[in-house]
Parts: sequence; structure tokens; C-alpha cells
Amino acid sequence: MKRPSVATIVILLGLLGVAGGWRHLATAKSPAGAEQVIRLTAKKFEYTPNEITLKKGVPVVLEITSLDRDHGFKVPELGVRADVKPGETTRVRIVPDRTGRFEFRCDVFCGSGHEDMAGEIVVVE
Ligand SMILES: [Cu+2]
Repeated sequence: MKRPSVATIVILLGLLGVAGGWRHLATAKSPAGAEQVIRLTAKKFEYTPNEITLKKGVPVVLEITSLDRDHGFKVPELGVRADVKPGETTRVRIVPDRTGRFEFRCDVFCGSGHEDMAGEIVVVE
């Protein structure tokens, strides 16, 4: 097999860097590959915790699991949407690009309290 040229490798690394937000990683306190993980649980009709504070530009991975039935996790303003199922861990990577308060909510109908199943991501400088 032909060996990839140095130029190809540099271009590939560049693309990966853009896609993976390495620039953000470089400014974060934690070393590369050690992104902060925040665990969340979902159940009728609440998330625990229901408020998460993040730092602008610092990537985090949310690990969400359900304690009872299928739920959803949607943060419209951050472009995030995922299914949350019992017995599975849903991983959602977020690199908040601006400060503010962003509501997350369940978007899989789960019963009479579904409309109130929500929380907030607070992004600070
Ligand atoms: Cu629901």
C-alpha cells in the first residue's frame, strides 16, 4: 500500500482539528482526551441534575441515562437532540459557543408530566 504523503497527513490532521474543536481543547485546563464528563439521569418527569453550569468554549460530554422509560434530551439553542433509553448511556458532546441560559427538555412524550420535564444549561464566561 502506498504510504500517505506528509501533506495528506497534515491536511487530515487539520480537518480533524477543526471537527474536534482542538482550539477549544487547547484553551481548556484539562489535558487533551480528558474532557469533563457530566452524568445526568432522566425519569418521569425530571432530569437530575436539572441545572448544569458550563464554561464557554470548554468541551464537555454529557452521559445521560434513563431510570424508567424512553425520554429525549433536546437543547434547541445549542443544536443538541438525543434519545435517552433505560439501560443505555447516551453521550452528548457540547462545546458551548456563547454564554447564556439554554433550556433542555424531554421531547419524547412520556406521560402526564412530560411538558414539565426540563432543565437548564447555564454557560458562563
Ligand atoms: Cu417526556
